[in-house]
Amino acid sequence: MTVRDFILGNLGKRTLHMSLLDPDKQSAEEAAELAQMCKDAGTDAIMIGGSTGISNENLDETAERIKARTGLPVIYFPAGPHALASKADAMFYMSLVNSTDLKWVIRAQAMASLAVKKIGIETISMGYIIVEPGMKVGEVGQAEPVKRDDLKGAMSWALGCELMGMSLVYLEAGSGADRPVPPEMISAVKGVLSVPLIVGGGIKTPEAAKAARDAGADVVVTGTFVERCHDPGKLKAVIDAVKG
Ligand code: 1GP
Repeated sequence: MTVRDFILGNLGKRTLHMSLLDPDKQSAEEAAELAQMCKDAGTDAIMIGGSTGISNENLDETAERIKARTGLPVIYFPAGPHALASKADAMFYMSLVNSTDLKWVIRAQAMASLAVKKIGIETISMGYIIVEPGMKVGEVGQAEPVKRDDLKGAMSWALGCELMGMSLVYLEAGSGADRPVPPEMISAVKGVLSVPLIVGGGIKTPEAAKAARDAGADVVVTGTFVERCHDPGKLKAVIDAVKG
């Protein structure tokens, strides 16, 4: 089964939890240990990626170790065309649609396309929308973040992505955000979308995880929390809140 089919197969049935690990923040072996802890707590898939310090080598080693240790799907979440995770099961082929720089909208994707085809990795097209505060990815990606009360703006961006043929839409408040995407924005966007909606950035409590799920997120991503939480009970509480 492809990773895309796995995500689509759960659409409307249950909310998935994905754990995001940054290969630059720990060794591949430590990443595999963390991934196992996430698996034991019920996570559905591991995303790997980070804004700095990413290379083909650390991506591949991390993907291989995680797969060997956990058997979970590993999805590459790229920050640019400079590195490729050939050992991951799939990659999000994403466009940062509300960037002011064409590089992040389509140029990087064009630049990487022939290499991606050559390695033969499954690609899943995704519209990536930055919401305030946006954090580092908002800055580096030169985004004009959607304002937190601009529900119509978020709906327009998301539906535009779907109508352009993107398989998934991701609402991103930014890694380490002090406020996750507002639940009312998630519901508003979900109300106009037919493709799966992914939500991430700043989710670190069972309450925030439940709010995203109740609002209609199909996939909830947690990164900073899973990397910093060394308590399996707390990890399980957040993942349980996503999965219901
Ligand atoms: C970042 O949405 C993800 O791309 C996860 O964010 O690190 O805040 O969980 P956090």
